[in-house]
Amino acid sequence: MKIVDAKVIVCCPGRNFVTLKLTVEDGIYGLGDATLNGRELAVASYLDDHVIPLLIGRDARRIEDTWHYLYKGAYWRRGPVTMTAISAVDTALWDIRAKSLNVPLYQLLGGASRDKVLVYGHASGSDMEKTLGSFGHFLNLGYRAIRAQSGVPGLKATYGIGHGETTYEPAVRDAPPEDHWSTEHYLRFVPQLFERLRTEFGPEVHLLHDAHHRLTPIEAARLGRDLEPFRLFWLEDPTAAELQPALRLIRQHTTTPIAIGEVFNTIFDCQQLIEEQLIDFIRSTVVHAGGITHLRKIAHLAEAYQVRTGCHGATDLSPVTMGAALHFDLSVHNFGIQEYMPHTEETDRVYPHAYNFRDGFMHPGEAPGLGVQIDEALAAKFPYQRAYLPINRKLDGTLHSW
Ligand code: GCO
Ligand code: MG
Repeated sequence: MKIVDAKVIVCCPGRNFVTLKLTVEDGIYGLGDATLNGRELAVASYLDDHVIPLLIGRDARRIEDTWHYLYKGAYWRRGPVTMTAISAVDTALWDIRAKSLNVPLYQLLGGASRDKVLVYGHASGSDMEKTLGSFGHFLNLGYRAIRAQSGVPGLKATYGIGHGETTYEPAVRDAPPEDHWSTEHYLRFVPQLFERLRTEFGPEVHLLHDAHHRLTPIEAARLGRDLEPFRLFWLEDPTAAELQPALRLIRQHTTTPIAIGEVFNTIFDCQQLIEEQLIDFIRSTVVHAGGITHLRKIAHLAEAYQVRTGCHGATDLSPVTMGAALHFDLSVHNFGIQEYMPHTEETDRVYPHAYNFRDGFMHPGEAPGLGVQIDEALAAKFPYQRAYLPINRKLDGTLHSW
């Protein structure tokens, strides 16, 4: 089953996506997402200039071997550009293999461990009242788990707030926009928000929140403690986790569950967090953490330590990642929750897919492979547009984590 063709498709149906399409001798093709938000063309070049020439003629069934061929063969290890490129190849190979056997991918991953996949939606608003309104809207849509992000009094703009009715899409054309930040304002406000959410919406709904890497460990410990009465499902990225031992400090102070890992790209980025049980959920997903092959290894390590999965699923990950993640979620034993932000209607038309949402749960569908296709003619009508994520400054102008 030789790979005979490989191409990188870059398109912008509302936001930029990079997709790898691999075709084998009998005409079966597989897709892999290669999107790295704000740095898309670096991965496109990595694939076009360095990886594709190595793939033509290889046996598409040798998925594990190809992973090591690209990882060890590069000599230069890890990093988001390399690992996103490897992820795309790996995902496309799993897609091909499952299609060639005429089964949905999850059947090759050990089969279904559950009937459906719990997902969380994204409520947000520029102030407390609007966030409560948005939260009620997501409950009406059937979500059982909802992340809440709100504008903070005294700050002009902050992470995670949608504009009007539109889905939250942070990438902005041309130059990065600037947000402003004050930890003091934020730490005063967030516990008030979650107190209101629990009071208004009761004890059942799962509440989630993303601090987006902005706190020092001791500030994060304080926030976790202040949020304890409201029983969060998780507090995400309370601090930047390049420094894994920092999580020890947070753990000593709070029982609020912690989720980390959307920016990680290998098992080595979370090894200490998992082995010391410093987190409760690992957020890494297919596109940035080495594809299905490597993400399963992370999940299996996590399983031994009772850490559950909670894959990243923002709209900057294409429907190809969403499909792949849902097969992974359905099959892996220690699944926790899946993030879900519906894509724009244009994106769904470019990437027709079998996955579906009902009553707060999703399913990858029963189509062979990932169950996600690409309409290349339509994709060509949405050319790439350079875009950047925002940057963030403290009120005195110091650059801070966004
Ligand atoms: C999340 C993430 C996203 C990221 C985005 C960056 O929890 O969904 O934090 O909102 O900021 O994916 O490209
Ligand atoms: Mg996040």
